[in-house]
Amino acid sequence: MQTPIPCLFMRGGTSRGPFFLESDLPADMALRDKVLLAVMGSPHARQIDGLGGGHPLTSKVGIVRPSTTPGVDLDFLFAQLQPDRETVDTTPNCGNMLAAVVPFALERGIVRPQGDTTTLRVLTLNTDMQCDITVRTPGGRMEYQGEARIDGVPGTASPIAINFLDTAGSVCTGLLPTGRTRDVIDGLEVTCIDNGMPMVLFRAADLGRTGAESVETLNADTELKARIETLRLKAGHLMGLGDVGPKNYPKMCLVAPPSAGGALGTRCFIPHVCHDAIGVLAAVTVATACVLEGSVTEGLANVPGGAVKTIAVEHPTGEFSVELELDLADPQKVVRAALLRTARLLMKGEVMIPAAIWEGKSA
Ligand code: NQM
Repeated sequence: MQTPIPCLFMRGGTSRGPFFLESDLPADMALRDKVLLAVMGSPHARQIDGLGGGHPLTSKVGIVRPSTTPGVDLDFLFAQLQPDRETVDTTPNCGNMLAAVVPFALERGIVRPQGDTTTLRVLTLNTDMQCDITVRTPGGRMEYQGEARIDGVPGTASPIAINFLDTAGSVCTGLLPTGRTRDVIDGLEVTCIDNGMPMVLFRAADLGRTGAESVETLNADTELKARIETLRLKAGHLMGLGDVGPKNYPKMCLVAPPSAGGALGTRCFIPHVCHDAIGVLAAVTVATACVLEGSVTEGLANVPGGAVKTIAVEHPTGEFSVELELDLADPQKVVRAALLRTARLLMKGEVMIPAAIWEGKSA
């Protein structure tokens, strides 16, 4: 016997995963997590018995509901699973999966299109973060085709604009959780920062790397990965996050001078494998470090002038442009971050899970 659960399978930015209405999943959180593990086929390196794609970027789940918060249209809960671990982590954000939230809600009919474009306010429950998301809805339907191109995804699609209202200190207590723009851990200069994603930034050159290595080279670099994990565990305590051993953050980012006309070169570990591109809020956080005096990006980053600036964060498959608006009175303070994503509905139907795990709502 199997239990069917209504599900839309969606690409959000450079990530992919099943999306659910909260009301279609068990209310009990422990049971919900068991259901999500069964949906994805975790823990198993290839997730052969589920929908997961054998990589952290394809082991993500979105859960959506109409919001009851005044001024907010939708609540979004992101769950990070892992191929080979039995964990369901709802602590960090995912700005890529976030891009699919409004298309999902329109498809499921829990919100109404507003005209040629639809702008909705979304609250990410993981870190209590709000943003405005604009999608194209000509003729009252979600439009997926378009001319927008994001690096890491083939082809073009309809643009989805995300405007983050307040991202500083998402999981950490503030933007600079150690109170400094630069710390030294094990003799290595680092910047511990959280503008939507807890991250540790360090210069690739300080570890004898260029920061231009391929993802394959970095994933095979066991010496570097061991060094980064030791650093991550120590940084976790310094950032007030406790033992981050089983957690998916902080993300660890090698920074280097730009090599393709952007602001900064990056190679981001999320946290155990190297990202093929860079996470959305990871890009916002790295861009923010670029405007902070004294961060490890100083002397490497090429930052344009003005209170509103576009910072192109280079990554292994291209670049990620983040528009930052700085506080005129305090140019060290970012008041708004905006960026472009795309998303696409890939499949709609029911995902089947063994009834031994959950017998469903009506049982
Ligand atoms: O930083 C990967 C992704 C992410 C997260 C990760 C993300 C973000 O690319 O907001 O999007 O860092 O695990 O989906």
